[in-house]
Amino acid sequence: MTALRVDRVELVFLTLPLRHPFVTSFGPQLERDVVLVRVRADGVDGWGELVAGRDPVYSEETVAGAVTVMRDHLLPRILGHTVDDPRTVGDRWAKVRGNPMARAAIEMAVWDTWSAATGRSLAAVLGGTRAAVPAGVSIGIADSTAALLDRVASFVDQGYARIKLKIAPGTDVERVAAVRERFADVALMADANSAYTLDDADHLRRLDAFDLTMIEQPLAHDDIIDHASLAPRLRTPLCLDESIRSTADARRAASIGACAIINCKPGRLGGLAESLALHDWAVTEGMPLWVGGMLETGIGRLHNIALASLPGFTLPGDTSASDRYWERDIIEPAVTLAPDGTVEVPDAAGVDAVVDHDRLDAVVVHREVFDATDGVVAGR
Ligand code: OSB
Ligand code: MG
Repeated sequence: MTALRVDRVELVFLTLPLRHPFVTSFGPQLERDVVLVRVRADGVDGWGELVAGRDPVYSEETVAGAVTVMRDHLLPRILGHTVDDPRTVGDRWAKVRGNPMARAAIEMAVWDTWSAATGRSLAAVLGGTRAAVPAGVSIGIADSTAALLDRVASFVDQGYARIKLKIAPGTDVERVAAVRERFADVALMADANSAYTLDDADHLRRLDAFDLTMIEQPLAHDDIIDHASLAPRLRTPLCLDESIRSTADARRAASIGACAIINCKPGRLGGLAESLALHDWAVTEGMPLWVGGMLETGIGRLHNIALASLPGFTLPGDTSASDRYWERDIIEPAVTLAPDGTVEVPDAAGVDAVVDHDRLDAVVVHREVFDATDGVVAGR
């Protein structure tokens, strides 16, 4: 039995430009403010990634707010303490409400430390069973239907196992229809990021004509009741993303028929332990599940891919290749898509083995170090 003492935590701040603007019903995103969490425990480094946005639009968390929560409320509860099971790290902040992305960033770094210290891949530590996982791709709202078709074509040519289109009122039906007409057989879905209300039910029913595998989060981010009202009015299954922040949320949503599929994001759930709990619940309930994404760098992406290797993730995730997001990722080798539409689950023990430190140094804007021995915060 391994036990690890958390000696030091470093927050690493960087801004990375996206290769292509990512437009959703929230608006356009051109770059990501990334905060990496590097936990050193008994001389081993583990990495996590904060997935909060600069703006509080996907959820109420922001990069700046999450950093404050980590610095003032989470790190003091773990620095200098011993971890004897990564599944229970989150118990240290059981009294901290909300802020799942802040919690997850640290918790996931601890899991990675555990992987490195035990010499097993993160996938193996989590109970993953697959060596490769099918990958989908999430495509932002394009300037025109022609531009969207070009973009979809390039991802279909690369072999992605599923195409997800971001949709919003105004262009939704026309765009989805055009993609379906051109790509008759591709596994296709739509993600609305809460752009609709129940009043749009008849409009959303028009999407039933395009054989979508699901519509993700059409209604309010904090709702399950209206989703339950909408579900029987559509033939297309509903998937929940924003609304599901815990396994208990999933149980409640399922019990009223608010969703038929769930998108699992460790950041939204507060970490990998809750993701595993959701996974195990979904297997028991027969609820289809997949791993979502938050435009992570390779560091967060490798966590997501490791998670996706568990058997209960029955649908392709938003676990796309590095080059779909970044000109150059901060891991080497980058995540690549195999011609069969899968990404490989790494067997390296710990993400640190693949962090591209030269690349990271070139893009880092700021670091803060928290030391367990003197509790001093050293920023530079
Ligand atoms: O709703 O799934 C979403 C990205 C940022 C915030 C929310 C979402 C997304 C994506 C992209 O759809 C997923 C990815 O490729 O990382
Ligand atoms: Mg979504």
